[in-house]
Amino acid sequence: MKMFVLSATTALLLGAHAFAAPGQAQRIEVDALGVHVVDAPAAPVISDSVFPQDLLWMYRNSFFAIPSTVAFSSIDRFGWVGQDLNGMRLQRFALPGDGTPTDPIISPAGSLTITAAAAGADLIAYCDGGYSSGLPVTLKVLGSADTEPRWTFAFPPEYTSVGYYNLAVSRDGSTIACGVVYYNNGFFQRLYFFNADGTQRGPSRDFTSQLSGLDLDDTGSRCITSSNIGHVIDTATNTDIFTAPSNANGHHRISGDGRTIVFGGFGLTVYKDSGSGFQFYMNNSLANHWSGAAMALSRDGNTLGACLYDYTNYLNTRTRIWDLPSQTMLGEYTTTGGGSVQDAVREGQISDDGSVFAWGSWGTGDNAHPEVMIFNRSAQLIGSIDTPGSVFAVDVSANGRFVLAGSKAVHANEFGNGGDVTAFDVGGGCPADFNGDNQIDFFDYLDFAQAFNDEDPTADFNGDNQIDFFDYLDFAQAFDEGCD
Ligand SMILES: [Ca+2]
Ligand SMILES: [Ca+2]
Ligand SMILES: [Ca+2]
Repeated sequence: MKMFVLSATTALLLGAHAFAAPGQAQRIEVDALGVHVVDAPAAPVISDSVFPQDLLWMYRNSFFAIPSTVAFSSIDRFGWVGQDLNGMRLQRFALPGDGTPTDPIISPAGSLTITAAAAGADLIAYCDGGYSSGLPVTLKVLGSADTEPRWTFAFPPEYTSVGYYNLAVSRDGSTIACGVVYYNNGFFQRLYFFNADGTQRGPSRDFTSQLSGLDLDDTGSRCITSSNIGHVIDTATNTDIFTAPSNANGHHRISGDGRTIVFGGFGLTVYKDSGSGFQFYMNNSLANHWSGAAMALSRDGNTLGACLYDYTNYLNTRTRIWDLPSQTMLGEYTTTGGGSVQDAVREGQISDDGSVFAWGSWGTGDNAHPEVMIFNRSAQLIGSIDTPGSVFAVDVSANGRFVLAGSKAVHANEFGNGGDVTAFDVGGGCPADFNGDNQIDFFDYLDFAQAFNDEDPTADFNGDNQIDFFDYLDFAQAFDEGCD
C-alpha cells in the first residue's frame, strides 16, 4: 500500500495554495519528478445529457499530453493510460475511484508512451523511447503492484515509433505483440511476440508496409493484422495461418478462441475456422462508408459491433451490431452532424459477452452527438460521454461494467494540447466476481482476502488508491448482493 506522507515541503505548498489569485486555481501534483504546484486548467466542461448519473469522473492533465491509448486490466480493476505527445507518462486509475491517478511512470523526454493490458489478468505492457528521444523504442512490462518494469526489451535503434494499435496483450497475460516502425521510402515494420517472462517467442518478422493494428486471441496463440493483405499469424513461429485479400488496412479482430476473425476496412469480412482452416462466413459494407476504425468482436465470437462513418463528409455515422451465429443485424443507430471539422471515428471495443459496445470519435463542430457512444446488443444507446474535445482511444472492461476514454482537450482539427481521461459506469458486471470466472463463490472471497492481506493493488475495491477496511466492507456487501 502506498502511503502519502505529507512532507514539510508539501505542507508549505499546500499553504501557498491559499494565496493563488482569484480565478486562477492551483493544485499540488506529486509525481516521480517531485512535488509541483500547477496552475489547474479551467475545469473541463463535462456533460452527459443522456446518462449524467453514470459518468464516474473526468481527469484533465496539466502537462499538455494527449491520452492516446487506454486499456483495462484485471477484468475491471484498473484503467491504464498512455499520455503521449508531451508530458509523456503511463498512468494508472483504479476503478470505480474518483479519477485520481496513482504515481505515474514518467517516460524520457521526447519519447512516445503507448500502453496495452491483459483484459483478464494483471499484466500491462507499454512502450517508451523513440520519437525524438534519441533512445530506442523499449517495451516494458509490469503488474499492477510493480513500481518498475519486470523486464524491458529495446528494439533496434532504427525503429523509432509504434502505432497506437500495434501493441497488444492477450487476455490471459501470456503474450505481448508489438509492431515497431521506421520510415524509409515508406513504412518498414517489424513484428515481435514475447512471452510474459520477457523471452521472445519465435523470430521477428518484417513487413514492407504499415501494420494496421494487432489483436490476439485469449491465449495469444493467434494474432490478426494486415499489411497490404490480411494475416492471421501463428505467434509460435510468426508465420501465416491464413491470409485474405486487402481490406484497406482497417482494424481487425479475433475471438477469444481464435476461430472467428473480422477484417475491417471499406467493409467488414468475417471468416470462421471450424477446425479445417478459415472459410468465408459473412460480409457487410455500405457505399461511401469506412468500417475499419471502430469495430469489435466479442470474446465468444457471437457479437460484432461496428461504427461505419461516411468518408465523403466525415459527418455521418452508423452503428451496426450483428448476431453472428444467425448472421442477423440486431440494430442500427445513426448520427448526423454539421460544422467544418471531421468526425473521424477512432476506436471501438466490446465486452466479453457482446452486451456493451462503445466507440469514440473526434466529434462534430456542432457537437451533434457525444464523442463516446455506448450501446447494448440491440444497438440502443445506453450511455455516452460528451467530451470537450476529440476522442483518441476507448476501452470497455471485459465484464462490460466500465468504459474508459482518452481525448484531446480540443478538437483534433484544432491546434491545442492537453487532454482528458473519462470513466463511465455502465452498471452491471459483477464486482464480487473477484477472479473473473463468471461465478461468485468462496474462491472469490479467498482471493480477495489474500489480495487484501498482501496489500495487492487489486484489493482497492472502491478505487480510492488506498487499501483499507472500507474495501473489505464494500467487497463483503457486493458479495452479499451477488449478481444478476
Ligand atoms: Ca463534445
Ligand atoms: Ca469468481
Ligand atoms: Ca480503497
